[in-house]
Amino acid sequence: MSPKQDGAAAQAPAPAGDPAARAAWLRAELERHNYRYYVLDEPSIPDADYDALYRELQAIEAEHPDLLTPDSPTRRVGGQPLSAFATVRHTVPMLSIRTETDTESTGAEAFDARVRRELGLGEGDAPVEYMAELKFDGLALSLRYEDGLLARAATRGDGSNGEDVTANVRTIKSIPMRLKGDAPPVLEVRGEAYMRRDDFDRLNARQREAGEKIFVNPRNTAAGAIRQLDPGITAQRPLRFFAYGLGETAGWDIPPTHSGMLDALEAFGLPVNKDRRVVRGAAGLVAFHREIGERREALPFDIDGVVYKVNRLDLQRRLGFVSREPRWAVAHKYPAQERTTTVLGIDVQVGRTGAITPVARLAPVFVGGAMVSNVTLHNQDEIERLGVLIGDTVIVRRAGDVIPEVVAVVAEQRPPGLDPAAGPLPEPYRRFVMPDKCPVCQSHVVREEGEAVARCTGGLTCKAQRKESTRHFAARRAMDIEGLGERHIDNLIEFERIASVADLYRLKLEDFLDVKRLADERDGVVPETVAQGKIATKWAENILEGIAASKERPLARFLFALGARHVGESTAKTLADWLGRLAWVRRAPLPLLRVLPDVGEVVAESIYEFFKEPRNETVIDELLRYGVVPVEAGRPLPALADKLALPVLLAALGVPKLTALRAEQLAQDLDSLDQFADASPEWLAERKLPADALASLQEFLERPGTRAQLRELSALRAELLAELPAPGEAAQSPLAGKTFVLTGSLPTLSRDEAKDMLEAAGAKVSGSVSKKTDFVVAGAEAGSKLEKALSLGVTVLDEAAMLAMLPGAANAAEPKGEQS
Ligand code: D41
Repeated sequence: MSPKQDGAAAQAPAPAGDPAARAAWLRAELERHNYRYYVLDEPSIPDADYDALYRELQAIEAEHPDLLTPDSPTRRVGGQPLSAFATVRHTVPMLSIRTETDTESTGAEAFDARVRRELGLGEGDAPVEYMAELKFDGLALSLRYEDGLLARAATRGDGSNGEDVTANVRTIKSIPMRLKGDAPPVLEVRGEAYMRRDDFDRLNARQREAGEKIFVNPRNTAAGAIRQLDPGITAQRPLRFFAYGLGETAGWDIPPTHSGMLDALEAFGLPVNKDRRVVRGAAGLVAFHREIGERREALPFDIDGVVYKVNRLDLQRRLGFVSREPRWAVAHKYPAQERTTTVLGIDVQVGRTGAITPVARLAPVFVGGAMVSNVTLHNQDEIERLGVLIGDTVIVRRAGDVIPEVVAVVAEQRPPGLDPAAGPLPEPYRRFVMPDKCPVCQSHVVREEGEAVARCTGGLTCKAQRKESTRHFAARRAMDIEGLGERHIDNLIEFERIASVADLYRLKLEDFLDVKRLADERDGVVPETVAQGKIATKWAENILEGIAASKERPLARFLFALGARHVGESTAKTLADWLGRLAWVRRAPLPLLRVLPDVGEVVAESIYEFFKEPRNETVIDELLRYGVVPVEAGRPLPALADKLALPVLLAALGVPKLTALRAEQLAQDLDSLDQFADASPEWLAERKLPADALASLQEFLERPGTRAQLRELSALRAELLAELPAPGEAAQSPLAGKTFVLTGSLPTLSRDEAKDMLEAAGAKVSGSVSKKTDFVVAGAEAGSKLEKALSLGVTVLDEAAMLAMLPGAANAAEPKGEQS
């Protein structure tokens, strides 16, 4: 038996006198222990002994560099940090897998029915044989072995092109550097890099001890570790791997079934998960789904669901695939995970706009792949709807990346006779009472008529509101100030270095250094550098650079960053696009705001009030004075002409009884708004309008300030009309005004990138699918939105089709001479 044939059996130790033989023996021995530990999960040697062997091999290789081999275990660590990953083309594309969103057994039955139908099987035909596996929750990788040696490892990327992460993948001990047995000349293995929960917890314990950042969940940590440019960092993350598929192969007779193929990979020394089973028909799938569902919590790692694959390769070939998803495989998920825990307390948080949000402090529970110890209860109404008391046992749910929520109170856990609504409560139960003073600034808390939220009235005098509004201002999708994290913002406000966001642009290096020193003193921390009598400044210089770099952001982002209530990214974009200049947005009277698309009365009033508020005016003036220059189109959107039509504006004045039809009638006798502003009661009386409308108009015009406001509106209208691009002057993007919805993960673009590109082309990106949606761009694992789009007959695009629609997609440069 050759050492290659059986990695699990120890060989007799080589004599210490022969370095070559000794190194070879140490390599085999170390990899044998790796295999036992990481693949078989059967440790065979104490850590200290392993370390001793490892150091001995390192010493030999250092002394005899010629003895270093590409598959040496010492090659697993380190490697030079990269500046970027090289691109790897997958000669056999890495497909994606369709997700069954029906988490019940009917989901498995539907898959089996589809397979049978597509294979033309009737009721009398035998059940289809499937391979049922776990769906690991990590990052998909492709490992390429050439003549048995790990030659390259790549991420999935968009399925056709991935990133070369070989140096990182070498650090994963469960991945063999050399295959056992008779390895074919080329063997590409597809699988998932993941992190076990116990390894994740240990990693976080180490991080906590070292004062480093705490990771959120094993999945993101694993994915992040693979994407590290410095393999030295990847080496410190306890990653593992499971194989589940094949890529390119050469010189290998691929076994005729998926199960046979996985067995073969296992025999090559690759880690293949044991919880896989060949089952027959829908009943077999359902049983597997149920059984794994029951054991899910007990597994040492997170799973996303289970995967069913038609076992026979010839049947797989007959089924083929649609748009990169094999018809012979499906991922079957589990319902969102739920857990019970106790409510230790209910705190309140003060948000950017002063909203006071009750947040339940929970006894920490691990649910849906992450530790949850806080969960928002939104507002008083929600607390009442749930009927939750401090001290209650509650059910908490978290589905994947979704924000955790309290589903319900477990009333049976309360002592008998407890009345949550009235009377004294036994220990430790307490009712939540919304504070009448802001916990941060002591200002009054008010809850307005018809509003669900209570608000602190402190405005920018409230430190909590200032912190939140500054965080919002600096956020990635707003001014995107790199390096200015929450901690810095909080300290700058705590130590009074900034009163408003405008002050950010006046900060000096000393401000940051002072604040850092004060914060360290407050926290009782003595940084290493200070202990050595040095002062670190690089970090502060970086933040200052980030602040300086944020001075020129598109107007839409600037408007979003200002943080007016009800002005989200989409509304900010509407304002920027339709009006084209900050000055015009600031001056826009209510009627003009009301006519903009998707701006309703509440939003219009919020925008108007925001820009009228002297404190906000000061902040904006200061921002401009300190060098912030929003990048603006400088012109309104051509379509604004229709919105500025007299009848449209008259109808938007908010005059009771002045319906669109009556506004139309009135407009026929007017040349301008000024004429209307100057209208005498006599002139009005001559209009052919019903008495109630006339009376209402009279009353409106006689209200103090109305006529002046109308003249202002008229002046702005004239200015905007004069600046409108002449028809045909600027060729409109074909996407202007079209509504898109993005769903699933796109192969190359992030959601944000795709959104930015579409919006740059004038399209609107919405979060939900309706009849008004023009296009849905669907990526992998698209779920209910895709289904809705299909059921409504909305056009569905993939990423490539979307990119092709963008201006300049086909020919990179626009034809010249368009400007003339
Ligand atoms: O465990 C998984 N995450 C898993 C992913 C699995 N067990 N099997 C998979 N099978 C495939 C096909 C059917 C295409 C061979 C997959 C994936 N694909 C996959 N994961 C991410 C992209 C594709």
